[in-house]
Amino acid sequence: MAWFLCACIFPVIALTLLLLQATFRNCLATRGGPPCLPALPIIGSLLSLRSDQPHILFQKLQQKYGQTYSVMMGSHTVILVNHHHHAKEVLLKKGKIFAGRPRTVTTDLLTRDGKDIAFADYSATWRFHRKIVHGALCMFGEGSASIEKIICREALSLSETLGESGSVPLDLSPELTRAVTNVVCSLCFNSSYRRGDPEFEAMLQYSQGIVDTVAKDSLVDIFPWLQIFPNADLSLLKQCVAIRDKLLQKKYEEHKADYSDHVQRDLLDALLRAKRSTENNNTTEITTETVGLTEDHLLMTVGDIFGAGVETTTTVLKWAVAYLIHHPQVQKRIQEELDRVVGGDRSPQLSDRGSLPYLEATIREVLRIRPVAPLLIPHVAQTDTSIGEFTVRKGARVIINLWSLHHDQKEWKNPEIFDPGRFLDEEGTGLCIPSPSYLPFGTGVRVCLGESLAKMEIFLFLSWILQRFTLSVPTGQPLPSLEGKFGVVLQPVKYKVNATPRWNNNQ
Ligand code: STR
Repeated sequence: MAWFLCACIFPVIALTLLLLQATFRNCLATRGGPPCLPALPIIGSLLSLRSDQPHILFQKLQQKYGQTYSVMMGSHTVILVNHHHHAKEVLLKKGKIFAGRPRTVTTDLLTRDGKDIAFADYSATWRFHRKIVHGALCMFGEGSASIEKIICREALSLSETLGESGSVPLDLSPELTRAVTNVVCSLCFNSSYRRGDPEFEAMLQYSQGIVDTVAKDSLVDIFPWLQIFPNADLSLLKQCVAIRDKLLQKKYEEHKADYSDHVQRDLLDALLRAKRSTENNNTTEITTETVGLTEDHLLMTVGDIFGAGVETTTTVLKWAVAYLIHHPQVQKRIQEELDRVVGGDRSPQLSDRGSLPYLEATIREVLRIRPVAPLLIPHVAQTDTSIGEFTVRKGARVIINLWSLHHDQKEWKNPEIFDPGRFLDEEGTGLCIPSPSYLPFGTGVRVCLGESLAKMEIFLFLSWILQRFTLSVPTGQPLPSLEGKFGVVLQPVKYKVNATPRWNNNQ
């Protein structure tokens, strides 16, 4: 009997101890690590973390645990950074050390196991890959007349649609998305969509499906074994990724069919050219495999740029319009500035940017108060290291809470108040960045690749719209909610707008 008991109980105790040790290992063994939220075996700190606004919860937890603290997500140690000093240490000073990315079930599905740029782990391949895309984007970037022409073409089409709406309340979202999509489409594929195009409608749907399901620390990302159970989010993601892949493959085949070394029409041509040139110089060390230019890499990269280009810029524009409706006095001041600098005889152009500081300040304030990615994308420590006085072990995940940085009471006066004026100097005529606690595009090794494209688009779309229309909330409708729906991007919820033409003869 005693033998039997020993044989049964001993393994159970041993297993429990092992589990306990595995769960607490990171928290306790990181002597000198940041303060840790209470954690249970297996699930870690999850019970204290369920929230549909995690960026706000993580901001509040600072009061109890300090600006940098850690939580256990299942068996993963996740360090939360809420202050700009530590954020810059992670992103800039130790940028390379913290340049890793976690692998998760959802991002692996989206990116064919990390063959993209945004979610791929740090490696020589990733570095090479990013460099090529950076170069290709620069070619179409600032200073290039062609991109300005493309954005203005879409701004005109957007203005025409708004003009046709008369005084009917309009959900701007599909039109803004089409305008932004067409810019990215021209850039990536040298093509664009007309209103009602079925391919565009399909794209709208799959993209929203991906935003709703990917990389939001869902349970299946924390406990990959949950994949064996039916999971609605995961099925939706698989469905959406399949539709996206078909679309990308089609574009890829078309480009391959009429590729020429002499003309470079778009980003996909640039990537194809890089792929061909590595294929031609194939040596034992440098192959398309090792430099990361396989067909999968190309497709996933274009998918990244396309998805990022559409979802982020559209979201910023929707937030901007929502805030302008809440603050008609800000809108009026932008319009006065536009009237003074541009007038009504021509449309705004990129070269006006320097002369429209109040519009520029408003864009900065929108990016501050509602950052597109309030938790950026998680980073991973590639070696044992530290953040400030805290020890950090290799493999720890680090989340930069940009929301905390942008709403830090010590850095921003009344951070919850929308006040573009905070980005103007004392005379109110020059721009400034009043606090170092401002990183709307991240910084360092993983800084946003599309920053300059996004800024050009936001500036041109907003200036074109506000030169021609006054935006207001339709009578009887509530003001747009400013709360936002958290996901891989923080999106405003749907709202309707009235676009009233400012003059009758400018269409
Ligand atoms: C949006 C939906 C889609 O179809 C493809 C992608 C892949 C790239 C993602 C993008 C997403 C959302 C915004 C991201 C972007 C990479 C960089 C960007 C996460 C999921 C940000 O960091 C805001």
